[in-house]
Amino acid sequence: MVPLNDFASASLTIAGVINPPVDFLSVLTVTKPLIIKADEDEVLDIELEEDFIKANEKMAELNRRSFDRHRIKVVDFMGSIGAGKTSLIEKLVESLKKKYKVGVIAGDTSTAIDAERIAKHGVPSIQINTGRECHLDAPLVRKASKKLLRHGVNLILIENVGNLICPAEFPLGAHKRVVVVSVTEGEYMIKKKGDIFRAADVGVINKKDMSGPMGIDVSELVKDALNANPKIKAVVTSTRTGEGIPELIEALDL
Ligand SMILES: Nc1nc2c(ncn2[C@@H]2O[C@H](COP(=O)(O)OP(=O)(O)O)[C@@H](O)[C@H]2O)c(=O)[nH]1
Ligand SMILES: [Mg+2]
Repeated sequence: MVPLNDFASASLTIAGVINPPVDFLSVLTVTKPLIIKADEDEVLDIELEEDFIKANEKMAELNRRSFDRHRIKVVDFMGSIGAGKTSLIEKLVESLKKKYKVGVIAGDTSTAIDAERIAKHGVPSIQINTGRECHLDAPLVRKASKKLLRHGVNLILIENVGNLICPAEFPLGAHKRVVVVSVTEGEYMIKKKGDIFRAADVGVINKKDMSGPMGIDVSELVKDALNANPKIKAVVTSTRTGEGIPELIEALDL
């Protein structure tokens, strides 16, 4: 059997990332949680990652110029799987399809479920499957937008791949970025994932109809969103009741 002391030092060796060295045994006995932050040089692919991010940003700028040249408004919806991105886009399509020629780009790792849901509303929709990538990127969106252009669209709604981390770092060239959370994700989601709120222009708190059963005070979530990003426009919605959809349309300048 490995003695406890050896186990502790083995963990330190394997992790090899703790600077200054931490005495695991003493830290773990105190009541506060142990927090280990990886320094930048401990992240193996950091240089590669930076190149990707810069290349993406350049392509996002090109996308924006192309959208402006063609007078197309573009909105990027980010958020966890299940937050209600597709449901919100469906509501927006129904509300806006008389005013705009709408097209939708849906990002997902492997399925076409979302694009199929959108297609039922009679607007062109394109599914992008990213495989193992956890976000859409500007080149993929450029490719899909070119196809939508053939349908004469002047509003593109993009559903990013479902998660609250990676999409924040990869702008797509959209005029507005929206982050969607729902009350069923609990009260800590916004506090924990502030970065994506800082990357967004509009923060949607969805599933208001579930706030009672969940015991969630929606106004606290609104406060959290504004704390993360004082410039964000916070909108509370329910795609079940339709509450907040007109406010969302206004926040998006549509
Ligand atoms: N109760 C309630 N359910 C919702 C609401 N919006 C979406 N849902 C449901 O939540 C689930 C996930 O929604 P979906 O739009 O697919 O989320 P996405 O993964 O972010 O695209 C589906 O079962 C929706 O019907 C809402 O406002 N209230
Ligand atoms: Mg979806």
